[in-house]
Amino acid sequence: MSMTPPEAAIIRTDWTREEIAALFDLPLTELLFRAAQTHRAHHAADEVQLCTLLSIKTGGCPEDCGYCSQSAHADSGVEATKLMDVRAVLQSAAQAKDAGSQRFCMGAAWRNPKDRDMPKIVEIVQGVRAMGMETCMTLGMLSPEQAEQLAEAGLDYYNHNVDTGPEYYDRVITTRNYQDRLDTLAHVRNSGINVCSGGIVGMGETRADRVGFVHTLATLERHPESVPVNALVPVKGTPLGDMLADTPMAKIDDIEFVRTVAVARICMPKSMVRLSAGRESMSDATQALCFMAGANSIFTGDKLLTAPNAGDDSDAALFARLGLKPMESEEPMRAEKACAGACAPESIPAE
Ligand code: SAM
Ligand code: DTB
Ligand code: SF4
Repeated sequence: MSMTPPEAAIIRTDWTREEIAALFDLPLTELLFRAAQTHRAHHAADEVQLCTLLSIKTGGCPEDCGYCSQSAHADSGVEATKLMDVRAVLQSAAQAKDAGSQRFCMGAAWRNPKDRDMPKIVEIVQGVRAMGMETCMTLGMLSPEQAEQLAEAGLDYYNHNVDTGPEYYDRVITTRNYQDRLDTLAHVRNSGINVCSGGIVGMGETRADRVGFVHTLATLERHPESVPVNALVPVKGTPLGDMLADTPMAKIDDIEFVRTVAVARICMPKSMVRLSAGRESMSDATQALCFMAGANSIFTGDKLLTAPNAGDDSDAALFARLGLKPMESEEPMRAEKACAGACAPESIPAE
């Protein structure tokens, strides 16, 4: 029988920074216990969603995101390519489906899509959907009209990360601001496409910045349906990759990463919390802690967009070792696309 306490089941969008900071400060045993309770109130705790990534347009991006191998400002050795042909994208999607992936996520190294790119993008969305996979795209900033176009094409999710807390943002990126990100998220939300938004841990930010990061997402009018939590993959030739190479002690502590996952789970109970980039360099034990902390989605395959990922074989071994299984059902929030009431802020009873 479920012994879930009522607060684990409640969805709130009125979190304060103080409350979030207090969660981070909990003894790890208590924090994991509370995150696990929240996880079980809304999800099957032994199921993990499998998503596959494909870079449909790589490199040469005009933005200066300090972590990114695809920025034209970086000297990472990543070659710029043109937007892939529709047929080649559909071939990759078919392979991902055969490998058991539920969702196909496509990324383009753009500041924003040009209107002339949209017909091809629409064709790709329609083609992947016709294969029976969920579609996700991450193409940079969108206008309200472009978001509508993608919604009409049937796009299921749009990924656009806030990346970090508002105070640290301009230390990481200078070619756009935090509000630009929030505006695109609003256009995506208004178009009816599900929102995927998260960030990166380990960019030299403080605990307070991580609190601010979770606070931004957890106080959106409606929580993102997916929340990717990436650990910085240090890439040589990028400002943040080089910073980590020079100051190895700046690398994020595994337990602090796990805490961030747990706090995201508690603050956004229904969202899919995705253990994203950086998994390749995590031990099985750290990943296990992340799953106990409520992570319930991963990227599969041996490549992310440009960075290596834990491959299918090591994931199969990890799942067998931990007794986890791929999620088969549709993720819980999709069925509630039109819900307003169930997502309205409520308050947690005092402890
Ligand atoms: N250009 C689009 C944009 O920025 O929205 C889409 C692609 S971008 C690569 C998607 C996300 O990947 C970024 O927002 C960032 O959070 C994450 N990312 C990129 N490089 C990373 C790295 N080296 N380590 C961890 N996460 C990374
Ligand atoms: C997200 O938050 N993580 C994924 C997805 N959204 C597009 C991308 C991670 C990229 C890691 C670095 C690379 O592959 O270049
Ligand atoms: Fe461009 Fe996206 Fe990389 Fe930033 S994260 S440089 S916007 S591809």
